[in-house]
Amino acid sequence: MAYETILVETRGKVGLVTLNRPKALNALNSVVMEEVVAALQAFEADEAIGAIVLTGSEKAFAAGADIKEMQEKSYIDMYMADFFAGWDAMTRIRKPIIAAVSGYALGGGCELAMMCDFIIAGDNAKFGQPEITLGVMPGMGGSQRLTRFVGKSKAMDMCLTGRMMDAAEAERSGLVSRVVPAADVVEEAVKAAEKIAGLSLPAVMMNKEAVNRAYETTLTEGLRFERRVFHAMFALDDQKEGMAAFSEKRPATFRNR
Ligand code: CO8
Repeated sequence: MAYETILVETRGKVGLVTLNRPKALNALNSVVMEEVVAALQAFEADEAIGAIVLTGSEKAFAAGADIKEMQEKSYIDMYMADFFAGWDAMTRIRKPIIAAVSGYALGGGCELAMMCDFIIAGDNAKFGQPEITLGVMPGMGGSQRLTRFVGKSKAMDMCLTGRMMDAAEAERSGLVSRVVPAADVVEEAVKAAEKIAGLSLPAVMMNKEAVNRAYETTLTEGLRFERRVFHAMFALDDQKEGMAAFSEKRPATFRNR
């Protein structure tokens, strides 16, 4: 499928989606949303793909939702279109998605990175929720997800002042999992995705589901869910193979079943 605002490629078992609106610093408009979701859904349906990386350019992962697209809209326009609700489809992707963030991840860009399963940042990354400076607020999860990632104090600071967080602060605060040299961010994310894609896909998906459950439920229910899924994994051929390979001191060959 030909896309206008993104580049899509595969690297072995890894699907790579690159935001590609360089003149607008990858600002997210409705076309970007439709295309990213379509590309992720295509990788989800592709049996050859085990993990996905979402990235931008070295200067900007994405500098936010497209201000020019939103500027003249009225309340009723936004409400009737349920503006940007289409991004919710991304959270229904069951294969892992790694955000490789270089440069600016602001507003919707920061929110998009947080919708991925984890973030690997270049040492030049800058995260922020500057919507307050435009007279609005985050609308793609920033007030909720950022608070869960970095806690109330830092989330309030970011949402109320609009200040940016650099890569070191983002790692210290738990927003990103690792910081790597900016020039290597895509390669490092693809390497992590390759590692994941070499494991048992059903086990990977169940791990993702269980960690995400921690955000949605109480500890008691989360622990119950985890134990039930853990027990269920003993129906997988891949569990037999993984444990046999360990005992026989050889690499496991997973068959995703
Ligand atoms: N929207 C549209 N265009 C943008 C955006 C954006 N968010 N960001 C940058 N651009 C454009 C600029 O207008 C400029 O275009 P042009 O050359 O035609 O003037 C081009 O990209 C390059 O940008 P700059 O010249 O500004 O580049 P600088 O290097 O000087 O500055 C910055 C880089 C600091 C990133 C600066 O561009 C900036 O501040 N951008 C806006 C950041 C921002 O406020 N983001 C939040 C947007 S609002 C949002 O994300 C809400 C999300 C929730 C929506 C959900 C609704 C339900």
